[in-house]
Amino acid sequence: MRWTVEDAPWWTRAVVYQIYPRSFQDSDGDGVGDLRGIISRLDHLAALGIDVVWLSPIYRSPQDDNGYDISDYQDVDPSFGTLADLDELIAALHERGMKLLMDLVVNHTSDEHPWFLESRSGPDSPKRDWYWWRPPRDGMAPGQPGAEPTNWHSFFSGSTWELDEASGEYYLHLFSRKQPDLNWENPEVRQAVYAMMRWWLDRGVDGFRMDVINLISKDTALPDGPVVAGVWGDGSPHYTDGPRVHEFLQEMHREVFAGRAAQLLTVGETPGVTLDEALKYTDPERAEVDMVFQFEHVGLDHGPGGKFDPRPLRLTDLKATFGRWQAGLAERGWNSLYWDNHDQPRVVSRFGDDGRYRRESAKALATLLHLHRGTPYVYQGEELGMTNARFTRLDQYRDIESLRHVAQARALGTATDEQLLAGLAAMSRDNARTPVQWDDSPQAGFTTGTPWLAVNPNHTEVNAVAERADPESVFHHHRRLIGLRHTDPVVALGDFTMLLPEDEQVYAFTRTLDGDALLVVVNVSGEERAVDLGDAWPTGPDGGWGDLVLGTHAGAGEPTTLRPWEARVVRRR
Ligand code: TEU
Repeated sequence: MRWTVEDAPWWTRAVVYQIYPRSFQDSDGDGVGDLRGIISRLDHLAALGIDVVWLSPIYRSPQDDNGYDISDYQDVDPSFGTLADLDELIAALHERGMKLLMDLVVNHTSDEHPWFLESRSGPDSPKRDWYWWRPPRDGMAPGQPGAEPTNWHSFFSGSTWELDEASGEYYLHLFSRKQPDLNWENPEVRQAVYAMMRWWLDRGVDGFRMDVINLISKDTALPDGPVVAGVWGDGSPHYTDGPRVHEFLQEMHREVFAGRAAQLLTVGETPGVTLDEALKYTDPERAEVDMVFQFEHVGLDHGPGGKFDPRPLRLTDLKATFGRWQAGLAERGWNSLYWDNHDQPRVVSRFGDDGRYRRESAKALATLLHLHRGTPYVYQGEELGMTNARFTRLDQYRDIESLRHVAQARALGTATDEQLLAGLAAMSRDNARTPVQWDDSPQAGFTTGTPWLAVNPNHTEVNAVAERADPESVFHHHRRLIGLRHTDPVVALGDFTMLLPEDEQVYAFTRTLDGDALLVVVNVSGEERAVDLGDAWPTGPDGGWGDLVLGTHAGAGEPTTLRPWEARVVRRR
């Protein structure tokens, strides 16, 4: 069932802005961003025209994984402020016509959450079955190498099992050992999560971004996976899009969202999701979630050694995956559209040119993304054309995923420090976590203290003040793209058709709706390029493609020749 302009949900015309609070704006000089800092910057978000804010976790947490390890789902961590501050933020966003998505991290809790402390208290604890506890494998001794119940490799290197000395049993953690996985097979766990979610909706939040929600259902036989790193195996087939995940999400929808779903937005973060599974998650008839984050395009530059062994992106690979997802969710379901977030390197450094053509390539890549069919997500600083961190030493990195990767590689001897530094410089999650660059003052206006992570030295020219002052900036281009999605139904709902599938330099596609047609053509390179679209989009009597709706470069340029990193959105006459 294809949505029409009349019946399409509001979020098909919306743009979401992700705030990673510890790096957004510090208000009390402790070097860590906080809620009052966010409140002080809402005019920036309003000027951009965004509709929804996705707020990365601000809950009470030991900060082992920067807040994705939660020890109290219904309180704000003191480093970010208070519940009263959060209530003020919700009210301030609603006053500006914006909505708030909370980050829901319920595949796992912190090991300091009372639920886990009680579960760990002993095998007879009433909450023992709230987590995944197993004895050593095959009667082996606790702590004996190979005694872990499965050979699964953690997202953060090493085993996914941690030994609890007191009971001689192991508990499962797909991520860090301080992030024990909840046992979603247990209905008590599910009901406790649903109650907490209703509590947040009753407090006025407008939905959730659900962290690794497609990992919550495991194959209860807990089988091993093929060895991939040292002695550790790939267990992902046994916990990704697991046997009961759709049952759980449909139950969640009934218990939490029913009766108010139309005003809300629910987004599943689903690493490893396939298109077939995404159709199930996002088909409105199934009442699970509204959209999912898929990971195919952000895996295209992972080399044979994985994420930290990057290789250049091939544009035809990007066209193949984006084209498949556009076609696959054209009739039912919906796409999320993103380049950046707190887990990915910054796109202008990754797929663009963060040197000579930083502004042009940031604008071109934003145009490419925002004109696809789906809901675009702008990550803090992406609207400024912020670049990767450009750290020069391994000891500058903070992210647990990066640090544990370095430790494991050194232990296994699988990479030199030089190779590790190159891998982190390109792909570490810290690249996206340097403080937002508000102005050219010493700490970019982020803090009056010492920032928890170094401010990028290029803040002297890459900052919000400079971007807001220049009408041709990355900021104002994002503002125009967002405006286009709000006003042009072809952008929100038009059919997508990929053009030039074999071209390694130019990315082109059309969007059509009720006889109206837009052409989007992007030069994804630093070389000028003549473009021939043939019968797919014939040129007019003037030799051009039509009326320019939005471009990245000043002046009209040659009718069918694109300047380096030039993108054009053109309406057929
Ligand atoms: O990310 C899950 C996830 O898939 C990422 O760990 C991703 O695989 C990796 O970072 C890219 O190499 C979510 C959160 O977004 C992430 O920040 C958390 O660390 C993780 O879950 C655990 O909560």
